Amino acid sequence: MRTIQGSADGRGLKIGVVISRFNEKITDRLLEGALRALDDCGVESDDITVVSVPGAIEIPGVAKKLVSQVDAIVTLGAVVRGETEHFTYVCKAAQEGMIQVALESGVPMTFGVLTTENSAQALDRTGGAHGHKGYEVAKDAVELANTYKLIGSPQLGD
Ligand code: INI
Repeated sequence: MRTIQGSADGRGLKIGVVISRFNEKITDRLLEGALRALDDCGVESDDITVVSVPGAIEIPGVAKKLVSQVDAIVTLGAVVRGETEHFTYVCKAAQEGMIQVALESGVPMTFGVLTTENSAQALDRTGGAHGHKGYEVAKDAVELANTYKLIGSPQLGD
């Protein structure tokens, strides 16, 4: 049996962060947490590319342009049901688009797009009662970048 789990060591990794500005009060918090996690993992500031987009729907397209330059991508956004009649459409477009880019490119991507009923729930998940999604998904991206490298390494007989 072999067990593979990437480490949380971000040294030498290049990480892309795609952040949408819609509901900026929340997405600013997501970005702060994500950058803190990358710093905690030892990712060099020069190895981080942050791309800002208007809303969650734009995330997959930009992620697709970025994949060739990074080892993993962190996506951050906030879709709040109370603020849009097309909540389901925005969530679906962002999620399906992202998964498509991740699978087609073979570059790991983590999903930090909050989908909540209201702003209070989103704030709870960005440093409130329910942890910090931005921090978590950035740390996950580092682990996944290392996991993909391990699976592809000759020592493991890929
Ligand atoms: N984009 C979001 O990221 N969150 C939302 O809650 C949201 N709402 O409420 O509509 C939203 N809409 C904008 C959308 O993502 C695109 O930016 C826009 O349609 C332009 O393409």
